[in-house]
Amino acid sequence: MNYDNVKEKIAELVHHASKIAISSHVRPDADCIGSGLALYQMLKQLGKEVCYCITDPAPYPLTQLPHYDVIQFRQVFPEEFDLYFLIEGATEIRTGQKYLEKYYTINIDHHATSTNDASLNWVVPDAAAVGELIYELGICLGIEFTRDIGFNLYAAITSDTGSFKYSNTTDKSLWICAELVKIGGFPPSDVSNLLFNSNHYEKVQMIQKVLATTELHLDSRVCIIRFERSFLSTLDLKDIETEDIISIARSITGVVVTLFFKEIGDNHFRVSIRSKGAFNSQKVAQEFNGGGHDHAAGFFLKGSFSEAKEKILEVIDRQLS
Ligand SMILES: [Mn+2]
Repeated sequence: MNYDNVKEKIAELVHHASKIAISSHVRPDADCIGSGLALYQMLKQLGKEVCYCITDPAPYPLTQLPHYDVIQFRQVFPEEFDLYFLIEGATEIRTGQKYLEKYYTINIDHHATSTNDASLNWVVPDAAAVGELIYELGICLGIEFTRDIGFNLYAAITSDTGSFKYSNTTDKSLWICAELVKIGGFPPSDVSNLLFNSNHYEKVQMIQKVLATTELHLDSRVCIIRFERSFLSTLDLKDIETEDIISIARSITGVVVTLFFKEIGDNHFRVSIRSKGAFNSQKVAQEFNGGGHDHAAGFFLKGSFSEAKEKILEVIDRQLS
């Protein structure tokens, strides 16, 4: 089945369904939440009974996206649904949702590492954001693109493309966003202000602490920054969006690979990896059972910070040389 056929098949299934569930991945980002909320609104517009259920609350400022309050934080099972959309995550580990196999599931994703575990899988690694795919599905469904649908999809795409600065940005990303602005009638700066100019003072203090940990390795081609749990005891922060801190580190001239270590437990880290040019982040992540895209990936690692760092630098050095 080619991509277009899958899209049409999904639209047909939607038209025949009456009760539809949506879920998206744990540790939510603007792409999955914006896409989930847009899909929710599209399905409501078609008169469907819809439930959007996730397991982790999104960090501020994603909680300010239009209609964020429709999201429920619970398991979908055992409630019955005709269709169940999984956005950027089709497994129990990715979604935190149990008994996915009891449903007719539709996986919509743009991660090349996405599993094809759902009943129907629409995975397009060339899409910069899953928001682009939800836009295409909306066209197929014949829905009206309201201001709020446009706002949420624009937020999804602008976030995953780093405000159209990352190498995944295509003419299609820009074209879709132009359409959303034209039809939705919102200024793009409203989305940027919400996503990128809404920092609390505590977050700026946190950025200061994280940047103070900056280290350069392997002839200054690798930059490492880290978030320690002890930072939280001095700052009044809950879970926060950290993508912008990584982008400061990755902006250093000559840096090809950026690693962000987030301490999540004793000797336990979540590592985010970002890269430029030919360096493939996903290949590094896969060595540690993680996944992602060519230039953005992530994985979990146990051990002390110095042990973990050494192991990863060894893998990176192999690819660099
Ligand atoms: Mn995404």
